[in-house]
Amino acid sequence: MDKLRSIVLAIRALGIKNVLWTLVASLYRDWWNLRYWQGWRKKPVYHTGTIVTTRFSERGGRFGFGEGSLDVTFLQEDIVRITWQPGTPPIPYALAQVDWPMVRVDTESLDDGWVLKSSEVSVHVHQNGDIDFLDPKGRILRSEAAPMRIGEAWEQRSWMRPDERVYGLGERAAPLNRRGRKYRMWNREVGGIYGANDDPLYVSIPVYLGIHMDGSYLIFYENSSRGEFAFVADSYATFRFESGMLRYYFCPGPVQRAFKNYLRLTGEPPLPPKWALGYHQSRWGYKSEQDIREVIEGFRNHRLPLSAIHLDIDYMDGYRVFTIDRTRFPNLVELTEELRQDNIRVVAILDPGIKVDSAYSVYNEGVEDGMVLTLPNNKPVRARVWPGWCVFPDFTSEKTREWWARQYVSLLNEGISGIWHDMNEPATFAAWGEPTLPYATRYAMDGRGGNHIEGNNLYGLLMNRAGFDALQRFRPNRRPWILSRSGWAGMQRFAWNWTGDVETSWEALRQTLLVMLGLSLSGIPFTGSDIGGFTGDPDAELFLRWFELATFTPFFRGHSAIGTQRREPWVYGEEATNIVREYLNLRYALMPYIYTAAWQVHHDAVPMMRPLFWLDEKDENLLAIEDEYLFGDALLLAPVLEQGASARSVYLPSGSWYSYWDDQWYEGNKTYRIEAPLGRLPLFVRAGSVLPVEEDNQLVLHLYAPSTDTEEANISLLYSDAGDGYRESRLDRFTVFWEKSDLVVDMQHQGQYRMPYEKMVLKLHGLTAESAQVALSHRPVTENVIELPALQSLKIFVKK
Ligand code: MIG
Repeated sequence: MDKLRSIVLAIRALGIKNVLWTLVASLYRDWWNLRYWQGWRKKPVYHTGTIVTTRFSERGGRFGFGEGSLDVTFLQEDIVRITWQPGTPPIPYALAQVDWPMVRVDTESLDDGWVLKSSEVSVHVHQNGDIDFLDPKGRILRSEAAPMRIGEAWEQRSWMRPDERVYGLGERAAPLNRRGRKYRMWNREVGGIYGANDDPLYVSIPVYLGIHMDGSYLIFYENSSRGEFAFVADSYATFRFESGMLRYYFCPGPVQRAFKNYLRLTGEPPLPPKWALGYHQSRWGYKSEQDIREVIEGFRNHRLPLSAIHLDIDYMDGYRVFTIDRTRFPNLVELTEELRQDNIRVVAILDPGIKVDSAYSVYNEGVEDGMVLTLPNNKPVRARVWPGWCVFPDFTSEKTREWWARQYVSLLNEGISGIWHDMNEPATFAAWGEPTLPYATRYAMDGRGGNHIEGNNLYGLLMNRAGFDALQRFRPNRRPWILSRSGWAGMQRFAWNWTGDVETSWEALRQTLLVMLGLSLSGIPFTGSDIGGFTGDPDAELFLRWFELATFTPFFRGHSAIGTQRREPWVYGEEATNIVREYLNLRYALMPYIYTAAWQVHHDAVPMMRPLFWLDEKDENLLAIEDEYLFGDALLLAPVLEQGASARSVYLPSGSWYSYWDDQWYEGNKTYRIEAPLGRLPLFVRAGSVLPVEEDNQLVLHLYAPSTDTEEANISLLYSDAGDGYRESRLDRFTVFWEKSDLVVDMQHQGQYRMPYEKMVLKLHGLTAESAQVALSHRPVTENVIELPALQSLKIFVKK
């Protein structure tokens, strides 16, 4: 069914001629793959054997085995790098540059092998090559069997506890807990549509969090080769990579610390420009300036706020990257400038494929200067994509990255604010088999050489790196913003992500929440989905439920495929438009809070979307919940994901919570049935929080009273700056606690940025105040609102 549907879609989108060429392209790919294929020859299998030599250094040690060697290196007290050789070392594209501190590692010899130990982890290397990782109390966090080498490939097993849960692996249309399935490590274009259970998708990342009774840990395999992770057996998991050395990093839990260390290793996401957190409108099918103006007009007429509009592939001249179709966009600079006056940014799509066309400079330069991927016969590899036959930049070459980056100037000159990287798995059109390049395709690998088996998964990452560098270099006073479909470990340093061509269905909506949470836990916190699904026509209910959810995701964009019905927020009639408007306004009102959450990602290495177990990874109740999540520090969401539902059950974690809509108070650690008619997404605020909201030029600090028996203080943050660039900023910190019968708000600030608000007020929820004392002076309280002289360091005493 799906297959047929995608064929029909393909013919419709591509035209019959292109489809025929796609057949040719698929044959060409297969022909090269056959030549590359080494036959069914049995590959030799090597077992490590036992330790024969040892050598210890400050950070760890090296163990020579009968076959191969093992290096254990502590980068930090709580980050251990393991390297099994032989095999080609990875080029550290995934890694951020970090000066690792000195670590003290103790070494101890045992009857069975050696223990290397920091204050946070012990690594027990057994005589036979098995490895245990233990916490300081001696509890085993992870046990591995000695790996095996099969030809060029590595295969490893680790033992799984019955209760062990596994999270991460990148973008997966699977349950959040990945146990019970197999996952391919291979970035793949899903062919225009995917639903629950399709694997792999566009972003596969060999990183995961393991959580079990005795603790938790994170493992990251720094190996971009094609591989597979299987969590199907009851008692063990299997990891396979087709080439390269077996290098991985072990970080002990708790998950928050392990996650932080993973981002230290692979890089924290930079602070995005504030506009990127607003609403984006897109559609594959806005083809001309006229189309764009009509859409903008629609937003204006319906009084819907908008921050960005996206140009899909039709803005280009014959799909040639870095060109503009001047009949459709006669004056793009003027358009972008005009929209800029209204605070609307224009984002343009870029595909990596370069049209084969001898009259096209990008093609000529790319080929003449050896900047495109080649085959073993030294000829550029070709494949079909939108422009017809294409060649592909080799982003594993610094020279190519620089050259490619320079091309962005042409888009910047048109006033384009953000760049949208599509098709960078890399994707090609295929009539059958994998929509990718031949495996023998050669990559520069910055000097050492490699093939597509290793290069495929790096392609998006490095395209993003080139694009990010371009925006940083050629527009230095503004923050780069790139949206990318594909990537690998470390892509968060350069780009945001969206979840690609997800189908339009209720099941896909449910799945998409998990995809986004899974990405967040894989170190890609800035993600979002096409509202309503990419490839179909949602009815108003599905559209609105998707919209409700998307309002509380980092990337908030409406997008749809060509050939689908129009899906601007007002096409569903007035009632639906009113709901959309309410959510859009809510998103913009919450911007101070959302921006702060985005800053926390960058500064504190916490995802914006967090599963409930983020609060307590030992709590089985929280671990079991996959359809609720936290958005920043203060908000809990329980989206409605079922057709026809007008209520749902919601588990609230410990502490207490308020309904955002009516201030209803709920005690935590309990499940409730919550009314949730269309337009009423169950949304809760954690008691004790200060939720900063922007309302008509005012900053309203909504204070949700902690319950009177709470002894701890609750800290909320507010980060502010000009929204772009790199100038002053400020951080306000609100500490809320009870002092006898006074509720105290201790406000502290640092930083020079001046708030743009005309007025600032504190609004109380969950208690009725009689009077207040701000700094030393008495203040009236009217309808639970206290006016603040300024946001400065002061104490407020609220008297009941
Ligand atoms: O082959 O540019 O996922 O968002 O609209 C399809 C056209 C290419 C796939 C992207 C989608 C985009 C579409 N692209």
